[in-house]
Amino acid sequence: MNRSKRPLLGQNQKIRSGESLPAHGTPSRRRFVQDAAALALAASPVAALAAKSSSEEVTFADGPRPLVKYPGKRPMIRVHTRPPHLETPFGVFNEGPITPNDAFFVRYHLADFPRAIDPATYRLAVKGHVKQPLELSLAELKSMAEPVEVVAVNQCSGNSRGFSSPRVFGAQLANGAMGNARWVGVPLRKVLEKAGVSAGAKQVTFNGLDAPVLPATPDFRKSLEINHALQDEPMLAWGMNGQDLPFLNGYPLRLVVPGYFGTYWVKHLSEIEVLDHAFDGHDAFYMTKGYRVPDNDCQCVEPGTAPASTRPITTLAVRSFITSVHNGSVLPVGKTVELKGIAFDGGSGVKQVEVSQDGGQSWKAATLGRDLGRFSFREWRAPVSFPKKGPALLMVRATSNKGEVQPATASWNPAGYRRNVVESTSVVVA
Ligand SMILES: Nc1nc2c(c(=O)[nH]1)N[C@H]1C(S)=C(S)[C@@H](COP(=O)(O)O)O[C@H]1N2
Ligand SMILES: [Mo]
Repeated sequence: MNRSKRPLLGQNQKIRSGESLPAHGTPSRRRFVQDAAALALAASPVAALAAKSSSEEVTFADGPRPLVKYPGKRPMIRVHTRPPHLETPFGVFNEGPITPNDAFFVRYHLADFPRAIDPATYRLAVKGHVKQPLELSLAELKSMAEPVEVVAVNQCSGNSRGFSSPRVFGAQLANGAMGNARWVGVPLRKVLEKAGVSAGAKQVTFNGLDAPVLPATPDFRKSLEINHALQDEPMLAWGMNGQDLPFLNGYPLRLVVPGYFGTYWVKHLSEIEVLDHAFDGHDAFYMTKGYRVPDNDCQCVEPGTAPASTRPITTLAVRSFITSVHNGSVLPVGKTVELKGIAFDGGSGVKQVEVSQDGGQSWKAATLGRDLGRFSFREWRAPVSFPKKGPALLMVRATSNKGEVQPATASWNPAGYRRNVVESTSVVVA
């Protein structure tokens, strides 16, 4: 794919993205100017090199992405620093189906994020349309019910946004804004039952300890429909892969919504409010203005156009990646090489993974690895061998248990959300 020819979305095009707020430290105007300059540069042959899709080497139009070190994290790809926005180096996904805590990606929206939280004085407030408002300590939460455990993928809605064509505003993410972990906590339902949801409840809102610096900037709050909140899956988690949540991933408590995009997984959770109406107003920004997709089946529009209407983004789309080789890898001619990777969907589970070694002309089934649950990454393996030398295009395609298949061509929406096109990796056989 020739990225140097990608047109830039018109400057006065209407964008519905929660990620282009001035609060993110990257005013969209400045980004536009940077993009325009970089696009001019991209007319050079260097652009072909810059379009690589293996994470660490990905260079988007706004420049290369250095690794940075934060407390509790190994070197991570820097997207922003204020507040921290870090991507997982893609090679981590080849280490196994569980993403280690010190390599798990980090996303914040608001500059005033907590630097330290005392677990002894921490309280979770449960209020609103309930019979008994609560102030719960960590100890009370941990002893309220038998802890539950789920292995689930947390993926940012904008994961892979940087590959959108035409380009879109927002953080130019490669494929590292996702991760899979074993979460331990208490079902949200148990907490709501303890407070006693009053008749006529419609939605439940979630707020964390981070806050905007300026009053004009909306707070980061999310909401779930009451019916969803009372199901088995949504959980208040304190444990991640056998340890406390890493600070930057929401210590001491976060909402985990298996199957739903990371935007709902509110970190440093401090307040749950039950509403008898739909969440609205200034602080409903990330539900009513940001994190919305076109309100149609494909959640997409003609590239470069604005949707007639939108709805909140919800579940993950089926995806798969090759993790054992990257663009530019050299594979031996005439020898069997085992390809390896991961696949996942929004909760029906992975039914099948197929690989192609001829750019999508023919496909063969991969062998699926251990099943860690329907919300988890599923590892897969497939042997390939190449009879002759030269360039080869590898592809991987997943099908979910509910029959969703990754598309051969990428669909488009103005925020670059929910990308799930079949991934290609170009290798050299030598
Ligand atoms: N308190 C708080 N929670 C938050 C956010 C935030 O800005 N503040 N961002 C959300 C978004 S958009 C994503 S993708 C996930 C990322 O989770 P992680 O930082 O643990 O990877 O956190 C979600 N929870
Ligand atoms: Mo996100």
